[in-house]
Formats: sequence, structure tokens, C-alpha cells
Amino acid sequence: MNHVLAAAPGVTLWPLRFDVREQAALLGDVLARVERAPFFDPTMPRTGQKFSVRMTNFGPLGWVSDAQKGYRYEPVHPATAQPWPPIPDRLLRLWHETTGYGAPPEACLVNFYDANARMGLHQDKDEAAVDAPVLSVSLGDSAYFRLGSSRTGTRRVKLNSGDALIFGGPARLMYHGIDRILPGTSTLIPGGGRINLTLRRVTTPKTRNQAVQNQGRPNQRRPNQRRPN
Ligand code: MD3
Ligand code: FE
Repeated sequence: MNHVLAAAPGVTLWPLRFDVREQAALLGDVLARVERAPFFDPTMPRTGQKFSVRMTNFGPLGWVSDAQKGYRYEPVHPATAQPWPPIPDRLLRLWHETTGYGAPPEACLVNFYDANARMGLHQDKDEAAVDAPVLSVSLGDSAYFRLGSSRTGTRRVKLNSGDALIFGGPARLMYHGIDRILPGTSTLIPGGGRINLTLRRVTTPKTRNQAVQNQGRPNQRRPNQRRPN
């Protein structure tokens, strides 16, 4: 496998995990779903200040934020009140291929960055399932990603269209953010900009497939799995 980024333990970068044709197919999956679940403008807890990033979600749960209730996961879109569209199969496949986590992701946050958008350093702490890694895929314009805190020191990593990034184990609660977008670095998204797709497990799963032990034995009953009556 062609991965590894020597930035920190638990961090894996796959440059160009999706080639240009796959990026176009994934963007098609995303834009078709965005028609049903349009980008909304999340706002900060208490102050109600807008983020510069616009968002939507796919999957059973979606990350939202507003002045009244703050950061949280919700099963429906804040504007349409409809369930979020399903997570694209090619992203579910990537999750199972790369994370080895024996349960599916529940949330796919879709962030849209225009040329001026950014995201300040933060931790992702709104998920009970901190044992699950976070998987992110970048599409469109490149961005400077920042990793680490003022306490530990930070590293800058350039993320390009088609790159996949996993944060697990000791890296799951690392500080991270997007310093800036590099406009005009990709022609993938009509009108320019960057889309980041972040897959997360939110709730602790009741049961997990034993990923490694079960590899290549898809139909075999696992030791702790009940027989149907
Ligand atoms: C490191 N998004 O939505 S994805 C976010 O490019 C977010 O849109 C950025 O941070 C973006 O919360 C970065 C990469 C990422 C996602 C989750 C992480 C890095 C992470 C969780 C823990 C550590
Ligand atoms: Fe984050």
C-alpha cells in the first residue's frame, strides 16, 4: 500500500487515493446528494457567528451547529427537516478497506470551502466512539492542513484532490485545521473551491466485526455471533 505520512503516530496519508476519474465519480455522487441536502451555514454556539465553511451531511447522523443548541449530531437536515442522503458506496468501501473498524461510519460531513474559507485549529470531540478512526477525503482545490497544537507544536501538510487521510488511535484527538485554500489548483469542481468529506463513527457500536480475523472469510460464522433460531 502506498501510504504513510511521517507527521504523527496514528496519522496515515494516502496521496491520490482516488485518481482523477474516481474523483469525478465521487464528486458526481456528492453533487447528486447535495440537490436533496443543500449546503447550509452552520453558526457558532452562543454567538451565532457564521463559519466560513458551508456544510451538509450524508448518512444516519449529521454534524450541525447553531447558536441555540451548539455542536451536535442530528438525524435530519436543519433546513429541510429530511433525513440526510445515504453515504456513497465508494466511501463506505474506502472506510472498510482502510480503517479495519468493524462497524460502518454513521456520519459523512461534507465541508465546502470557497477561496477564502478556513477552519481554525480544533479537536473532533462530539463523537462517543473515540475508538473509531476518522477518515477524510479531499476534492478540488488544494489546501494547507495544520496538525498539532501550540503545546505540541504544529505541522503543515498540503492536501490535494483525491488524497485520503486517516486519524486513529493516538491521533484521534489531535488538534487540526485548514489554514487556507490554494485557489486555481484543481479544475474538478465547477466554479472552484474545495470539498472535504469526513467519515466518522458517532455512537459506540453494539457489535463489531473482527476485521483482521475475518478477512477473506465473508460467510463464516464468527465465534461470538449467534446462530439464527
Ligand atoms: C484529525 N475538517 O470537519 S479533515 C472537520 O479539511 C475538519 O474540512 C477538515 O476538521 C477539512 O472537523 C479536516 C481531516 C481531519 C478530520 C478529522 C480529524 C483531521 C482530523 C479528527 C482528528 C484528528
Ligand atoms: Fe475536525
